[in-house]
Amino acid sequence: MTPKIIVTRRWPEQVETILQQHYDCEFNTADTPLSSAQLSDALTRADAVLSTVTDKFDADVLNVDNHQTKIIANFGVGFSHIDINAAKAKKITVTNTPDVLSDCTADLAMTLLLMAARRAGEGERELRAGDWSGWRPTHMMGSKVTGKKLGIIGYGRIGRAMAHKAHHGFSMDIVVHNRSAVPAAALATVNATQLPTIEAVLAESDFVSLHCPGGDENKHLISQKRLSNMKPGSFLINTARGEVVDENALINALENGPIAGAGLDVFDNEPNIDKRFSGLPNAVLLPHLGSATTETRNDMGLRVISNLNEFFAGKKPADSVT
Ligand code: 8YV
Repeated sequence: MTPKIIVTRRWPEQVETILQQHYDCEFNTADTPLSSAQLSDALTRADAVLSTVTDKFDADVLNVDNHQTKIIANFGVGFSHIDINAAKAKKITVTNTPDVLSDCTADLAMTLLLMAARRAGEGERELRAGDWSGWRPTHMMGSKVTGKKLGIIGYGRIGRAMAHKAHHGFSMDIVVHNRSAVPAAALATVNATQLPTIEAVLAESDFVSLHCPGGDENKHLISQKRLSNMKPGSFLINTARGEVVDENALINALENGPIAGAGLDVFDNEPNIDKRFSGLPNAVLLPHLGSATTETRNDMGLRVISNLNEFFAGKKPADSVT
């Protein structure tokens, strides 16, 4: 029997076409996020549910009676929206899509870093509003990027891609914090130093970019106290997950220092972001675009299909996180 799959959001056309060739597919043609009740219902009707970050598979959703689903194949590398222990208890395999989005997510982190440092959002808003009075030596001066120090919190695939771009493209000095020891070779390629504490990274970095997982374990990792100990005039870049940063404390730091600005692609409670962000000129705000390129979104879809194919062939999928 052809496995039945429910795809919770629209995917790139090319990938939906391939899915349809191999599986009995139910697509969410409206492309609106499914409610908790709809997610639970999907678990009772499909062999596989293909999720995204907008699907909150918490314990209540997963604890549905008579579930049919054997695999939640997530379109995305982060999976803090899925309660992995509750999935395991139901013997549901969970997979993600690492590797294929590392470069594009790091490219976007670099975009935010450059935009925040060079006040690109402010400049564009001024020009579009017709408020540009012309060139002058003191107009909208930002911070130099080339040669500055970049601190990376979480030195996994995306953190390493970011370090590569920053070091080899912008001659930045790299310091990192990671929970486990980083192999010397992975540091040597960008001449990076692993520091023992997050505090040490924050204290000496001109830019700090977050590349750790979200979820309860890293909730408010960047706390009020840590923000207040960042280097004066520095910048915080977040392409990881909103919950990693205490947003109240960040808004306070953007208003009163010590940081000079922030570049944010992820937020608590997306898409209903804290309205105060919009009033802050020194915050660059993007709508969770980290992996949003045609090439990468296609590759993410193909990676999900490869995980599904392995699973339904009776193998453990390469990207199983359970
Ligand atoms: C995805 C992301 O687009 O992969 C991730 O973890 O944050 C994004 O790049 C999103 O999660 C889709 O589910």
